[in-house]
Amino acid sequence: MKLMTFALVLLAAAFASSASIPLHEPRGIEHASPHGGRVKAIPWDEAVQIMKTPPGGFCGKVSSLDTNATEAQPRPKCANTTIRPEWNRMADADKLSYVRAVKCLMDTPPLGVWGENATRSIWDEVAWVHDQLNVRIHGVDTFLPFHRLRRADALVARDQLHGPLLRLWFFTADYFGALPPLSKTGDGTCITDGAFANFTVRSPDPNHSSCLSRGETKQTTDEATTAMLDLCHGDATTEYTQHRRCVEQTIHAVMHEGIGPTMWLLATSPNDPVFFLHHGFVDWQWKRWQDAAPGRSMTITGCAEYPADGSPCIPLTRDTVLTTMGLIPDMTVGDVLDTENDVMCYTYDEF
Ligand SMILES: [Cu+2]
Repeated sequence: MKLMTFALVLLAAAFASSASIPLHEPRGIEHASPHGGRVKAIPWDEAVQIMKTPPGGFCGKVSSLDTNATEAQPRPKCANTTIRPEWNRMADADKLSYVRAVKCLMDTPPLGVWGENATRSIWDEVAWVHDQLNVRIHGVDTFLPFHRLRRADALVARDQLHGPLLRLWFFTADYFGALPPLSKTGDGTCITDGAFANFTVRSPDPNHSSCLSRGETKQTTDEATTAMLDLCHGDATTEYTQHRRCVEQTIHAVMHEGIGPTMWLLATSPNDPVFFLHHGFVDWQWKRWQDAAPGRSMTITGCAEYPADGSPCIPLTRDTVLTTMGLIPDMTVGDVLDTENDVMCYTYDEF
């Protein structure tokens, strides 16, 4: 049975690489509308197929761009690299100071990027900006560099504090509140405990605010395994796009999907504070992949955008601009590629 599945996967991979190039990311992250869409993870077999399919099979002209991508000079190394810790290993005092910093964002008047009086705090603006950029930062290769910007963390401490991460699916109820199971009717539960108890979600529409809601589908969160992690890590010949697609559409997606309502609404998911711990984990996977072979933290390949008229994708390069619509200054992909450069200045405690 296993052998047969393997043969089928091989067959599918061979077909995918010879088939005509699809114009959009095949599936996985749904984009029902620019702001809508519930996250849907892909099954294991599809992730295997991604890791076996050369990038040219789903994103045209990528391989010919590889050489362009290396032209820009790498940034100088950071003199004092800080370490992003795993949440569950942090001291209580450090956890408390992180949570206080997040709460501070929730209480800080908006910068105004969402227009006059539209919102109450910078926190709401962070979720709003993510919502506005939804189709430009998901289902494309910009996904990893954009989420490395650590928008909230950067705002918390003027780039001095690198937020923690949650490795794998170890959801943490301390400070972040409960993760109750999804109800029989498929609804989440308003979170009434922890540091963010009764937090009101205002993005994307402050006139229709809702509660911070969670409801776990254990079957889904259980799909995040070290085996999946290792599959997406690939080997020395893995292309960036394969790694990105695998991570985004499996481990990244199952956590969004499995944690419930606030998190499964992809576009506005930064409303749930646990989003940033989860994306620390996603970023850790990219950094682990980058460190596994020389040159990976200096080059980038793939697609930044798929034009609606069906013309070839707009390539992602070191010069591609990463905008947060004014939350923090725009950066380029080249600025964030190497986490240990003079702009980013961080690494992780363990790989
Ligand atoms: Cu996102």
